[in-house]
Amino acid sequence: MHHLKSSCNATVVMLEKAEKDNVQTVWDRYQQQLPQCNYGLLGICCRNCNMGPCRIDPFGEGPQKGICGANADIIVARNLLINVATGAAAHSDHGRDIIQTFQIATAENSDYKIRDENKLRSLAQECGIPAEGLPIKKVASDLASMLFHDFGRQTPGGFPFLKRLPHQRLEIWEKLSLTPRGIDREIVESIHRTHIGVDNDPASLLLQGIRTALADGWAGSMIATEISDILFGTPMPKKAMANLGVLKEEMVNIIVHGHEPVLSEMIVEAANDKKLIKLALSKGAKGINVCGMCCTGNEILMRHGVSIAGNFLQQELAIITGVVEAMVVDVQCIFPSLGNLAKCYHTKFISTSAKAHFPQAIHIELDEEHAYQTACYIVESAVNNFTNRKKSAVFIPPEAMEANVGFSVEAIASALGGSFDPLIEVIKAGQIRGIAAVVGCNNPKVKHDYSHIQLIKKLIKNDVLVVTTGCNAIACAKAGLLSVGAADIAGQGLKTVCNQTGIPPVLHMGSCVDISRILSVAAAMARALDCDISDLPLAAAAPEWMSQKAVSIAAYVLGSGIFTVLGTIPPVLGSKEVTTLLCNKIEELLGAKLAVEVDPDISASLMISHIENKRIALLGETVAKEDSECMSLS
Ligand code: SF4
Ligand code: MSK
Repeated sequence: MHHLKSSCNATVVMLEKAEKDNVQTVWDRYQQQLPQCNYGLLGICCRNCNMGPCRIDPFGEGPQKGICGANADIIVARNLLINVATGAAAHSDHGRDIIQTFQIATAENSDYKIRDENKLRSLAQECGIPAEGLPIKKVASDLASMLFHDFGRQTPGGFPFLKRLPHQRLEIWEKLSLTPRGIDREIVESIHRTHIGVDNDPASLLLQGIRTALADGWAGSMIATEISDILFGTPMPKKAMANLGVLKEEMVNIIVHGHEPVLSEMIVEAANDKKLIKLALSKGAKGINVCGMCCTGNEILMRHGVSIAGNFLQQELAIITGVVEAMVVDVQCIFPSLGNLAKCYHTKFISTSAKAHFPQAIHIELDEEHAYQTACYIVESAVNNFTNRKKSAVFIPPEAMEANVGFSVEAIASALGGSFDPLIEVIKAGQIRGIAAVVGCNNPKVKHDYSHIQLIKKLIKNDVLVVTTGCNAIACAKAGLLSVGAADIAGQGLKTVCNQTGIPPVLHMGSCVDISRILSVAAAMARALDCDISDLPLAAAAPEWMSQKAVSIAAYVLGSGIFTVLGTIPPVLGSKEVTTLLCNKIEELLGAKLAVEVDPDISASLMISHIENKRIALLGETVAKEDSECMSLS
């Protein structure tokens, strides 16, 4: 039965162990929730005020309006806007925290260093901050102050990264009043609009959702990415290992999980501290093994080649191996179940963010002024926990796959010889048909990793270069799709390009906030071709998405002009108006629309045919290349 839950063998085997150990996982709790509430699935319940809760009868027999008079269209649109605002807030607050760390790095004797001075100077220049001849700490401090302003701006058009966009896209935003003002302003206004009796027009609510999400993509997330690169180093290609088999029985295992790199960077450093290694040896361990999970994992994977133990649905399974001395978490995508589960083994579940507390966690808050000290304390407590392992509970699945990672914008340009021109040329020539961004979470509603992998295999087979982030990237790493050898299953054109350049057909571009890297590449290509982003042969997909951040991502990718396919059904089907707007009418305004398709083969076909149609319009091709598997669908 467990093989129906995941296409990742390590996961299947660990689910068997969970059953044997009599511990619950996310899949068990999902089963317990079935059947899920249909009102919730359709998005037609509202708890926004205390006259409610209200719900709309989808069959038209019962109530068609909430107590205040809101109909299904208003309720669905409001609920969606709340999701966008939450997701945008999570990403952008991450960005704010990174700026704070960046400021701390400018202080004397800070534990944080500025690792990429070149990027600091070029970003300062891009943002109009004087940099030439000035000390880097002065430049960093000025840049930090400027980026802080992006949160509180009151008028549209001030974000420095908007200069990356082609003028065609900026004109669309201006015409529709979609150019974001401040990050915080858009999020607050979204929440305001969803208060009872404020914005009750579905189209107006959705457009505010797009504007809020654009503030996330083109400011909050982009700030997080760019400043993390300056602080911790811009990722460059390297090899690393992925899946639960990266845990080591003879070593002290520490997993860092969540999203922000601020503590995990220090944990990686502390794990190399001679005194702590000596302590580990004295406990009978052969050393200290730090591994990542989810996007905190992606951050240190991309920058340091630190092994990644798994993606979102594997967080509990890591503890169930019985060899994790400490599961150290920061923010986002962390199950509240981990504290209770950790008690069944010997694992210390350590929360570290002032914003994220969990039941039964040991809270060791990150003190950024003394970050290395905090990290050493955490590593030391993990080492001291090594001797508490229950030998009978230990089982590590053998799966660990080698992956090529570290494809930042700078790394891709450098692999191509210094610019994106060669990529544009092979796209024009048709060797590569287009680019697909495939990103996002896992969701127990669908078979773990299955849609991620199926979708991508079909895309690369059809000569579509794939860029990936988040849990999708981890799924690809585990399945061997991030290796140069994966080009063997690509179409002839893509395979040739991969062999010539030494890049894999699927490029790991980082964590969830690093989707901003994909936006930057798309914008640079559009500018080079003097067209709008929506004119490019690009498509996006989130095959197994689940988080509110994914809703914000879908909204900003759409708002940036990129056709996007969602592989799990968003709670909008209760409103015909909202569904039609998102999946159809919005294209007239934005040049892009959403599609919802749970079958990954059909999703891939939708993306391929979109890419082929864009080629016809942009490059004047007369006939679209036939999707190599389309025939099997008819
Ligand atoms: Fe019901 Fe309207 Fe209150 Fe929502 S805002 S709970 S629909 S009365
Ligand atoms: S961690 S947001 S489950 S991709 Fe970024 Fe994965 Fe989705 Fe969290």
